[in-house]
Formats: sequence, C-alpha cells, structure tokens
Amino acid sequence: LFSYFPGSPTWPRSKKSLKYAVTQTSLTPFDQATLSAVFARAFARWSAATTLNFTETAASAGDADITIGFYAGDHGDGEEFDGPLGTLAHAFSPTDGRFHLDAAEAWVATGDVSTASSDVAVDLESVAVHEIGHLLGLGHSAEPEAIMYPTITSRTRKVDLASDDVVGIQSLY
Ligand code: TQI
Ligand code: CA
Ligand code: ZN
Ligand code: ZN
Repeated sequence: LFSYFPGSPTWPRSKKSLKYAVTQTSLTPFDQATLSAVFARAFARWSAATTLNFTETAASAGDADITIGFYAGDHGDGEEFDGPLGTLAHAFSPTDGRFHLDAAEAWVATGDVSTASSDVAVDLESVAVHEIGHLLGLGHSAEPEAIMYPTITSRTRKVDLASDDVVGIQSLY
C-alpha cells in the first residue's frame, strides 16, 4: 500500500502544470540533451496517470517549481551524499521541489543498465521516477512491485508505475 508524507502535502490542486529545470550538472558526464530526455520520460510516466503535466524550463528562467541537480557529499541541505550506492538521490515533499542526485553514482542514462560495465551501475530514469513520486507527495509503499517501494537493486531498471502508485497519486490529485 502507498503512503503520503505527514499531513499529506500536495501541490495546489488548481495548478495542473508544473515546471522543472535541471539546474546543476557540472558534476555529471551527461550533456543537457541526454538529461532532458531521461527526465522527460520519467515525468511522462506520472503525467500519463494523472491530470498533471510537466514542462521543462531553462534553469536561467528562474520559474521552475521543481529543480533537479547533481551534488556530491555534504551539499548544504543537511542530507549528505555518501559515494557509490547507499543513498542515490533524495527529493523533498511538496511544495519544496528540490530533487538532488548523488554525483558519485555510476549513473546509466541509456536504459541498458543490466549490461553496464560497472557492478554498481544505477539506472537514472528508475531513480527519477521514484523521486518524482516523492516530489508529488507520495511516501513509500509496502508493495514490492510499486515504484515507491523503498528498495532497488543496482543494475536493474524499474520505471513502470504499478497500480498501487497509480491509485496513490490519483487519490492526491
Ligand atoms: N533515497 C531515499 C528515497 O528516495 C531517500 C529517502 C529516504 C526519502 N526516506 C525518504 C525521500 C522519505 C523521501 C521521503 O527513498 S535512496 C530508492 C529505492 C533511493 C531509494 O537513494 O535511498 C530509489 C532513491 F526506493 F529504490 F530504494 C531512489 Cl528508487
Ligand atoms: Ca550514494
Ligand atoms: Zn540534497
Ligand atoms: Zn523513496
């Protein structure tokens, strides 16, 4: 079963369109186009299940609801990153909008994570789909099939919402 954050915070239900920006990329090997494509696919999985829609905006525009960036170690929000594996990423509850990824992970942006040369490779889209669930207000699920289940194995790809995720998000928005 899905869960929400304490108090069930959400984005305003009148606001159907959320803007996101990739604001910190200096610590990743990926170019902006690769990152844009991965995050667009991850957001599309949630917009397909809800009446919400997501559009990318330029970091320089300063109008993003959701900001995405790669950080290493202690990066000033009290939740430090820890090198390969362990904590992969974190996102804050609505309406904070911050989504941080550990720059030390062996991120795979192409989807073929099972054939990655690193045995600590992590699929970027899978983690993004999970963290977007948190950004929208979902906590963890007790359902192992759910995107919001709090475990992922390295070198696996898990990007499809389970019915548990869909019921959870549809009851919020
Ligand atoms: N990051 C944790 C997570 O996103 C951070 C976290 C712990 C958290 N408790 C939370 C975030 C409560 C919001 C609310 O769950 S993680 C997975 C999963 C992580 C874990 O790096 O451990 C995924 C990131 F679920 F697979 F284990 C992405 Cl997909
Ligand atoms: Ca880590
Ligand atoms: Zn952070
Ligand atoms: Zn989580």
